[in-house]
Amino acid sequence: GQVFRLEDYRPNDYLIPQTSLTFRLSPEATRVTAVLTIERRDGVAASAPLVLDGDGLTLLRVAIDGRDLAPADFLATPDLLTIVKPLAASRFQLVLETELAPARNEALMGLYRSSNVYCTQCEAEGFRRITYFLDRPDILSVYTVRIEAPRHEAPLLLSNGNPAGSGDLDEGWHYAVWHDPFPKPSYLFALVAGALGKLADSFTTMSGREVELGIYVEPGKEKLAGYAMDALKRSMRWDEEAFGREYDLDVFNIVAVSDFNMGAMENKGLNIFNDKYVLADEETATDADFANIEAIIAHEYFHNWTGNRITCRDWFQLCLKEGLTVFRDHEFSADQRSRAVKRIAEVRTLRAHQFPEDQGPLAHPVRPRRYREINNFYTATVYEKGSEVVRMIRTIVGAETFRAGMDLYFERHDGHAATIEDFIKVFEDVSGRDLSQFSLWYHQAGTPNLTISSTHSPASGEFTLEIEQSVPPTPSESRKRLMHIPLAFGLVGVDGKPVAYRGFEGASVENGVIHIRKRRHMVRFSGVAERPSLSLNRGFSAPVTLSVEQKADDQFFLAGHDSDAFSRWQAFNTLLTDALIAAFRQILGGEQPGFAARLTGLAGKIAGDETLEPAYRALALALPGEADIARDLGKNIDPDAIFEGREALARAIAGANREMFSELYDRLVDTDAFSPDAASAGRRALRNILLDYLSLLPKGAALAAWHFQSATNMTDRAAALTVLALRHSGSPEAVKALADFEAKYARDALVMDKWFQIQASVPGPRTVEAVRVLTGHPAFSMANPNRVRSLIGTFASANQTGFHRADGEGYRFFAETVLQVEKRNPQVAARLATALRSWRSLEPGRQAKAREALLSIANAENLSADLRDIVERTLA
Ligand code: B3K
Ligand code: ZN
Repeated sequence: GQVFRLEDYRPNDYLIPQTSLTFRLSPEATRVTAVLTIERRDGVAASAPLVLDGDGLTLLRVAIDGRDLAPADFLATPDLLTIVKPLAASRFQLVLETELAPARNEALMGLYRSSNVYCTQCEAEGFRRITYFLDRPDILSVYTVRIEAPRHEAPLLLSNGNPAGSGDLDEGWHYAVWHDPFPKPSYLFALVAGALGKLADSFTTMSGREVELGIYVEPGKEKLAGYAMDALKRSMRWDEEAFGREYDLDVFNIVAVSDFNMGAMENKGLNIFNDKYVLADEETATDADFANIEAIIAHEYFHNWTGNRITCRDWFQLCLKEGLTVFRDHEFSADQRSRAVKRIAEVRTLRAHQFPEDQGPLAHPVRPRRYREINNFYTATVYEKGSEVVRMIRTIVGAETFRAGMDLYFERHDGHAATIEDFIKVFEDVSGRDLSQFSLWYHQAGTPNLTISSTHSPASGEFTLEIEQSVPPTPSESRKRLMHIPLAFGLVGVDGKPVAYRGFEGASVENGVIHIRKRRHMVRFSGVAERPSLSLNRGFSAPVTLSVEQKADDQFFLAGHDSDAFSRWQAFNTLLTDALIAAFRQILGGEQPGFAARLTGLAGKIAGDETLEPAYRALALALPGEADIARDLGKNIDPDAIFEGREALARAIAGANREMFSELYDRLVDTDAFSPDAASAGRRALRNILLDYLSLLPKGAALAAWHFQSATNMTDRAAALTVLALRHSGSPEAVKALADFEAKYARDALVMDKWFQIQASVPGPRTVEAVRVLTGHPAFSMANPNRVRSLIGTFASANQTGFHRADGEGYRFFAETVLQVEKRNPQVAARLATALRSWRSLEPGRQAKAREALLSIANAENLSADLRDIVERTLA
C-alpha cells in the first residue's frame, strides 16, 4: 500500500468554501447530489487538475456550472475523480451525483444502516464513500444538507448545525434541511434518519443563550439516556468554567446506534454514539459503564472546540485534537469524581495499553511521521500518551499560564486547521520558555526510562540523587535524543512530613519538579539532616518507567505515609509487583511461592483504613494484572506461571485477612437507593473486591452465589458473576448463575455483551473451545463490533492463559476469526489483530506459534490495507 509522509504535506490547489448535499434515502439505492463551490487558490495555474477522493463510488452525473461534462472532460474510477477539462474560471460550481447502498455497507464507514436507522461515520476517510470530495481535514466548508425519506420509515431527519426547514413531499415522503454556519472538514459531516425516541432537555449558556438538547435512542429506551443527558449538561457547564468555552449552535443532538466501530464521534452538533456509551440504568449498567458514559459524552462534547472549531491540518496532527481532548475529559472526570482515584485509573490504563504499544513493534511517536492506514493510528499513544504530553506542558508552565496558553490557542487558531507546532508555540509565547527539547515528546517514540539512586551523608547534610535517562530504540528510530522530563518528587521525613532542604544544584528544581534535560544529573540537596524516603514521579508527572534501587523499608513507609495519594498507591503497587515477579521466578524454579507477612498485612491495613476513600482502597487491593506482570518482566513470558503466582498472592492476602475482610464486606452492604455517584460506586468497588478475595476461602463459591442472587444492581451482579465464572469455573454455582443471567437478559444485547465478556475471560486451556461455541450463540454476531469486541476481543486481549494456550490453539482460533471479521469490517479486524503485538516477549514455544498465526493472516488472499498494515508491522 501507499505510504503517506508528513514531510509531503502541501495545501491543495483547490478549496471548497461551500458544500450543499441532497440525500434521497433508500436502503439499496440512495441518491446523493453534491453541489460544491470550488475555488482555485491564488497563484495556482488554471491547468492544475482538480482531483477528488472517492472510495468505491458509483458516479451518475458530473456537471460544472450547469453543464454536464463530456466523457473526455473527466476521469472517474470508484476511488478517484479527476477533472481534466481546463477550468478557466477560478470559482465554479461542481455538481456530482452518486448512488450508494447503505444497507450493504458492513464496514460501517460512510453512510450505513444500523437496525433500520441510517447513520454515518466519516472520520477519518469515510466521507469519500458518500461523494467525491477533497476528503482531507484542511478543506473547511460550510454545509447545507437536505435529507429526503419516506416519513413512516424515517420520521426523524438530522444533520449538522441548525434546522433550516422541513416539509412534505409526494407519496408519503418528507424532507428536512440543516445548515451548519461553521466551516468544517468533511470528517465531521453526519446524517441520521430513522424512527428514534427522543429525550429532550435544554441548556442555558454562560452568555444566556438557550440550547436545545436531544438524545435519540431506540424507541422505548429514552429513560436509559438520563445519565448521559446529565453528563452532557455538566460537561457544557464545565467547559465554560474550566476553559471559558461556550457552545455555539442552537441545538446539540446525540444519537445512539447499536453498530458502531468505536466509542463515539464528535460530528459538529450531531454526535453519534455507540449505544453502549449512552444507555444506562442500575439494572443494566455497571459503575464502570456510568463512568465511561460520563467521560465519553464529555470527550465528544469537548471536541466542539478542540477538534471542530480548531481542527487538524492533516492526519499526522491527530493528537492535536485527541491528546488534548483526552486531557480535557480526564480533568473533567477528576473534577466530577475523585482526582486521586481518577489519576490512578488513568495511569493503570496508560501502562496497560500505551506502554506495551510503545515497547513493541507498533510503537510510533505521538505525532507519527508516516502511515499507510490512518485508521490504525487511533491508538493509545496518540490518545493517552498525547494527553500525558499536554499534562506535562501544564506542569512545566504552571496551571495559570497553561490556561492563558489555551486562551491564546483558541484566539489564534479558531476556524483554522492547525498543527502541533502551532499548539506548542502558544505555550512558548505565554510562558517565555523554550519548549523545543520538550517537543520531542511529540516526535520521538518509546517510553523513556530513568535510573535513579540516592545517597545521604549525615555528616554534611547532603542528599544526592543520581539520575540517568535513556530512551530505548523503537522501529525505524534506533538513536534517540535526550528528552526534557519533568519529574515531580518529594523528600519524605520519618514523620511523613516533607523534609526541608536549603538549596540544590545539578538541575533546575521548581515547585517540587526536577527538570531532567541531560543524560545524567547529580542533584545535590543541602541542609538535609536525616535520610528521607524518596517519593518519585508524584502524580505520575511524566510517562516514564523508573529503575530505582529502593529499600523495601522505604516502599513500605511510602505505601503508608506518602502525602501524594498517587505515589502512595504506587508504592504499594510496586511492592505487589516485586512480590509477583519473585513468585514467577520461584514457580519457574519449581518452588512454592512465598509472601512476606508484612505485605499481606499491609493489604489488610489499607483495606480497613477509614481515612482513605473506599474507591482508593479498592484500587490498591486490585493486584497488578497478568499482562502488567508480563510487561514488567519484558521477555520469556510464560503466562501460566504468572497466573499461578498471582493466584497464590491473592490466596495469601485473603488468608491473612479473612476476618477483617469478612467484617468489612458485611459492613459495606448498601441499603440506600442506588446512586451512580463516585462515592457510592467506590463503596461497591471495595465490597466487590473483598468478595473476590473472600471467594478464595472455603465456602467462597456459596458466598459469591449469594452475592449474585441478592444483588440489586448490575455492578454487584456482574462482579459476582465474574467471581463465579473466573474463580469457580465449572462449579454448580457458576453454571447456574451464568444460566440465570442468560435467561434474564437474553433480549438485552448490551447486557449479553457482559455475559460474553465474562466467559471469554475464564482462565485456562478450555476457554478457547467455549469461545468458539459461543460464536454460534443466537445473541452473537460477527457483524456487530460490540459483540466481536466482547467475545473475541476480550479473549485475545484480556485472557492471558486462555489466549496464550501453550499448544497455540488460542492463536489459531484468533487468526481464523480475525479473517472472518475482516471480510465485513476491516477496521474492527485490524484493531483485533493488535492483540498479538507483544508476541516477541513470549517464551520461545509460544513465540513460534504466535508467529505462525500472524503469518497465516499475512498470507491470506485479498487482505485489506487495514489488516495488512498491522500484521506486517507486527511481524517486521
Ligand atoms: N474522533 C473519533 C474517533 C474516530 C475514529 C476513526 N477510525 C472519536 C473520538 O476520539 O472522539
Ligand atoms: Zn476524540
